[in-house]
Amino acid sequence: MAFDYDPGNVFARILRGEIPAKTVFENEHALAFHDVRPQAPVHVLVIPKGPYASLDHFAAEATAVEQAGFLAAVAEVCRMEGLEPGFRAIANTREAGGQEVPHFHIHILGGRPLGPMLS
Ligand code: DGP
Repeated sequence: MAFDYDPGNVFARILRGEIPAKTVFENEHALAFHDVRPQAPVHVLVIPKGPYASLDHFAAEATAVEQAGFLAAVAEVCRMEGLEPGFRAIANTREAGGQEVPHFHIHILGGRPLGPMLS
């Protein structure tokens, strides 16, 4: 599959410093910030710094170092936000998957019992 990336998307603009975001954590390969429409007491988005539109784009084209840096950021956010009791990680993918912003991101949700995911 060929992947396209639109550099005008809102998370690309956050990475370029054109739009503010409440940063939680940053490393060389990833940025984590609070979701503007939180669905749980903790709702953080983790994005890679590279131009990847979706989870499968990131899996196919990001280097192993980028992937490791991204996952390290996810783990660090969970530690910093006190999510040892548990959390949910979601990567909505493309239109049918409910993806609104076409820059790969993982939602980290927690801070309350989330129960089973039904839909
Ligand atoms: P998704 O449907 O997985 O693409 O979710 C995109 C999320 O991004 C959604 O929960 C709202 C959030 N979001 C959209 N625009 C902004 C923004 O400008 N700043 C922040 N912090 N979050 C945003």
